[in-house]
Amino acid sequence: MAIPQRQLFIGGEWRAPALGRRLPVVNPATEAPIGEIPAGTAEDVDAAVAAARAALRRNRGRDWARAPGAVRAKYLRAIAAKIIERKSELARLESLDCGKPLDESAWDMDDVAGCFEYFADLAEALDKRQNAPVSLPLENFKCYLRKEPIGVVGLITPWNYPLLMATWKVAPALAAGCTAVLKPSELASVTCLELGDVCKEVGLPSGVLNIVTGLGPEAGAPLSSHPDINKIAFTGSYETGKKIMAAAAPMVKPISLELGGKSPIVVFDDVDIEKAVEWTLFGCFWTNGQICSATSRLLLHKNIAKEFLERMVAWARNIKVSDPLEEGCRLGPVVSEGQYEKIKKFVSTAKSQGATILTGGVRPKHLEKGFYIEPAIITDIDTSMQIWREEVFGPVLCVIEFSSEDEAIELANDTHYGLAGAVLSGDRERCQRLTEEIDAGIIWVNCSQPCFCQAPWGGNKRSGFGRELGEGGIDNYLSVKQVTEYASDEPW
Ligand code: TXE
Repeated sequence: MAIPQRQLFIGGEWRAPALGRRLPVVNPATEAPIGEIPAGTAEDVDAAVAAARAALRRNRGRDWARAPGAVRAKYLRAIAAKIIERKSELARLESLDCGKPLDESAWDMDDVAGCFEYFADLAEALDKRQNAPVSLPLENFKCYLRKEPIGVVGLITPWNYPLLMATWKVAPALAAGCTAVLKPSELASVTCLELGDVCKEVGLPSGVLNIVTGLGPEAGAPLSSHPDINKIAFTGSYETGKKIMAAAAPMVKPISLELGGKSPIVVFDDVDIEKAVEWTLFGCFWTNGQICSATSRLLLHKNIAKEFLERMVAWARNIKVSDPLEEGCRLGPVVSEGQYEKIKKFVSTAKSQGATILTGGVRPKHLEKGFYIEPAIITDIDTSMQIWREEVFGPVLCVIEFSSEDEAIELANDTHYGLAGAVLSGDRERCQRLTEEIDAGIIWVNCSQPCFCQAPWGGNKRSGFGRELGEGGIDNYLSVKQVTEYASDEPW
């Protein structure tokens, strides 16, 4: 077997799933089975939630919620150090499991470690933020604020950045003093299970992080509707996001949702064409377009359209599509057969509706096996077409030309989503205007996709709500308690 065979990680121990079932792990580059992951169900979720609850507040001994932030920070730093120590092994597993080029998986591991470090700093800073005084208009009352962990949290994550997306939730949750149950995507759980091993190696107190792999309806659904979970943080599809919201509603449970997008990149006619082509391709084809913030709708000024498209097509045809473990690979396979079929259907539907496929959208001739799709650039698009409106989550760039700034803004905002947007122009004032006008949680100016754990991340409209990362990222897992004291000997 090419991957370690793990069980569920519950209460600090490896535990076989209650029903004894396992799911196959398929290498998307070869379509060959390379191992299995445990298929957890409601009974396993119950056990994981109970372990997390027990770890949150113990009567004696190691109590995660009441430990000083500085103590929690030590564990988070130890996890970061272990990730770096095991970086090449973890990166290889990530590439085998989800198909991303090995270089990209290695950068992901650096980001994972960086994110644990960042939230370790914020855990320490939390100690200093405790008991902040509030000034009141009456002198005989004193008021201060306690920041307390929300409790046991459920973290449901996707497959495009398997360990990194899990880290975006695990690191701030643990930093805040919450304990957690992580449910990774069934399409890519391997490195998330390895995180369990890392936690064991660094001696993280048992039950602080529990990992239940399995199918969405069988393991994710019981977690999102669990009465003893205090908050759900979710990244995934809009459709599943709605189910999570419905499951949380009867218990008025707080949730945060990051649901992908259909983000625009607006390119004006005053750009350096070579650089703009590079950012545009990077913005859409990085990680095979399987990024929630992929700038997959190109709004291109008509004055430069012909030259821009010619150069883009030439570049796109030059992108090395290969096995992700091969030297120099820039584009691996998409994650699964289901995604492969879905993307091909998007492209064929667009074609049948009159769109022109300038390049790509098909299996590369040199690769007979694996879920590979050549990067596609599509023109002659009508804004009512499915390919323009729905998230493809694959290497597909759609192009519409514009001739005025107002038209570009209108096209950019003509979407139910609002995660990200990019504007490329040599005119700073114009960039500023578009920054204000585009309705999205993230705007990139003269670039696309850079992401730093220091800056908040999240979307508007159907891209969800709440912001992860940044200094406020830890507050997602804290609840504020107001303490007001009558501080006078005088009778009230
Ligand atoms: O997503 P799901 P899928 C989009 C992208 C992609 C599409 C489908 O367009 O093509 O979603 O991908 C868990 N209750 N994004 O099917 O189902 C599931 O097990 C609770 C965008 O993989 O949303 C997994 O852990 N949980 C996105 C997680 O939800 C449930 C990244 C995400 O899977 C559940 C991924 C249920 N009923 C896909 N059903 C982004 N925003 O980056 C499933 N899950």
